[in-house]
Amino acid sequence: MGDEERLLSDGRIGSFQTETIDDGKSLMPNKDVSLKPKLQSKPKLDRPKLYKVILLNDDYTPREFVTVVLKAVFRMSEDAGNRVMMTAHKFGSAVVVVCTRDIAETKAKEATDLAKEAGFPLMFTTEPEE
Ligand code: TYC
Repeated sequence: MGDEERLLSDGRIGSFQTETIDDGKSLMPNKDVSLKPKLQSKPKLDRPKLYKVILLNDDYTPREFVTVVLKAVFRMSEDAGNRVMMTAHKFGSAVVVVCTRDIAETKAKEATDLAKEAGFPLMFTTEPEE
């Protein structure tokens, strides 16, 4: 903020204060505000790559146990868990969830480990989304 004297159109001297913030309403040009386009724009953050957690079918893990794991690790409802389990059972695999790589890998390991502790070969893998 600074003071400035200017000759007005009717011959009087006017005293002005220069503003640092241009509200767009002032008729006075604001020297502190650049009207030049920014040469360096804010770098936009790329959205993170997404990964699928895949449930694999096997011949040994009981259906009910698969649903229990889906509910416990992926916070699925009984209904959603059963549907995903039956998809893997019928087609060989099913997408459980799509999320960031870190979360996908952590969840897949957690679910696979839970099954292993219970003595079942149930497997969850991850793969990048196209
Ligand atoms: N196929 C298993 C059975 O018949 C059940 C099962 C379903 C196992 C889905 C794994 O991802 C799976 N007992």
